Amino acid sequence: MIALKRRLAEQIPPMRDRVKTTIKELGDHVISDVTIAQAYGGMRGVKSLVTETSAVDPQEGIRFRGYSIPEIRAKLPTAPNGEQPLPEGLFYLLLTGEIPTVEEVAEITQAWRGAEELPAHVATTLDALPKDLHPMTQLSIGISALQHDSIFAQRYQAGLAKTDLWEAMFDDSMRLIGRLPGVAAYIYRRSYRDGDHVAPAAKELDWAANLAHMLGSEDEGFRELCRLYLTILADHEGGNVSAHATHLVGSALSDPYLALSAGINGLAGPLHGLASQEVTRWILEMKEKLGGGVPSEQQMKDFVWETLNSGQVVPGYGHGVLRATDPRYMAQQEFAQTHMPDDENFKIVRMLYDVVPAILKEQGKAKNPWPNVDAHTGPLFMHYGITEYPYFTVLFGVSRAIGVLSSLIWDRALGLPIERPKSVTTAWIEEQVSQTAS
Ligand code: CMX
Repeated sequence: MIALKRRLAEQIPPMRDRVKTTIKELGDHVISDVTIAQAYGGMRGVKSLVTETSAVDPQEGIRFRGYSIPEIRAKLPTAPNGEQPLPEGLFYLLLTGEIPTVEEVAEITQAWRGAEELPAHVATTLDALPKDLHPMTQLSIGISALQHDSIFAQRYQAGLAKTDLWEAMFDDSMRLIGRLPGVAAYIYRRSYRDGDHVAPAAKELDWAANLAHMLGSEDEGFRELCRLYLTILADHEGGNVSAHATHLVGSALSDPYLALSAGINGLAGPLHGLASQEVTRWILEMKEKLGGGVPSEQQMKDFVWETLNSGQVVPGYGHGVLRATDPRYMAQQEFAQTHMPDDENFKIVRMLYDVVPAILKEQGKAKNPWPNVDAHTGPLFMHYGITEYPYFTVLFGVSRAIGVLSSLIWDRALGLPIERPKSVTTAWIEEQVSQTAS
């Protein structure tokens, strides 16, 4: 058993007791009221989920088990000659709340890389799809096809006790995360490189760098970008669409393949993860319209207003929780500043940062005029030759799997029940209000 699983097995019993005591002693304590506006308005701000792995502060942004992005960049193990954190280390941190050692991270790399071979039927399934089927749809289908080998589903059928479900969830999640780079690279190479697939690298290479390799790049800068990107996008507390969808589907004791593909389908929406595609499409449209190159500030302002006046959103700006610049955006900006300061698309993204917030404030609708995580992805990937922007959200999905599967393991460890909130009708609401008024 690897150190991570052993550590989890130690942590689960006291955490179960802690949650049981919390429910028993504090169960009637009110932590959130729900207004009619919130019931219609996407439940924004309603505290009705418990997620241990991370938390988002509106001003400060994400903390993974209490650690900010600068802190995880300083503390998590890196590749031998690298500076960026390894996603394997974040997985350990999300699951246990502890910073792993280099050896503990190496064990996870070994386990993930050991599971990477793509089952033949998954390749056949993907090959049957149109090459221009959106890469996120292909990813969702690829993950669903992997479900054939679900340990959780098999052991549940065989009569696994509720208290042991987390173990099967852990084993499945390790294998699923191990296989994701293979699925993601397969989709990229079949859709954009005529099916000229790249075999996995030697097993010493870490999980993110091997994904970079299978995409077709041997650039050390791209490896570092993959390590950073796949780490910082992994988790963003429990209420975002991909995390919430995975948690919800998992609550029916669906296995992690079924739960994650639901989350991936949510990530594929333009108001969530697809925004990284939309930002790039929008920037390229702006460049084409304005004759190429870096536009002037006035041209950019006019283009932003045009977007807003035609009833569209400015992609990459705004957020459901954040009310300041996303630290995940800042981490990507810092990377770009170091690795590609003269890149034209980076300069445009940098200029947008100076232009868009003032316009969104003037328009007065968006509660958060600042950039989110997706505003910066495009220039980074394009710089390293991944120019096919509909693909970007697949890489977001590979990262997000780490966070949502960590939470799913804890959901089963704590025995959380099937999720089933109560819905009401407009007539019911009107009746309640008229009764209160009379
Ligand atoms: N451009 C234009 N209008 C925006 C806007 C933006 N970037 N962000 C918010 N608004 C508008 C909303 O559409 C809404 O308008 P209506 O009242 O006409 O419906 C109004 O401002 C209030 O919205 P809000 O409360 O500020 O934002 P929400 O919590 O409802 O939505 C989000 C959050 C992210 C969907 C929204 O800001 C948006 O659409 N942004 C652009 C898409 C994007 O970048 N999504 C990626 C988010 C990060 C991620 O999940 O990956």
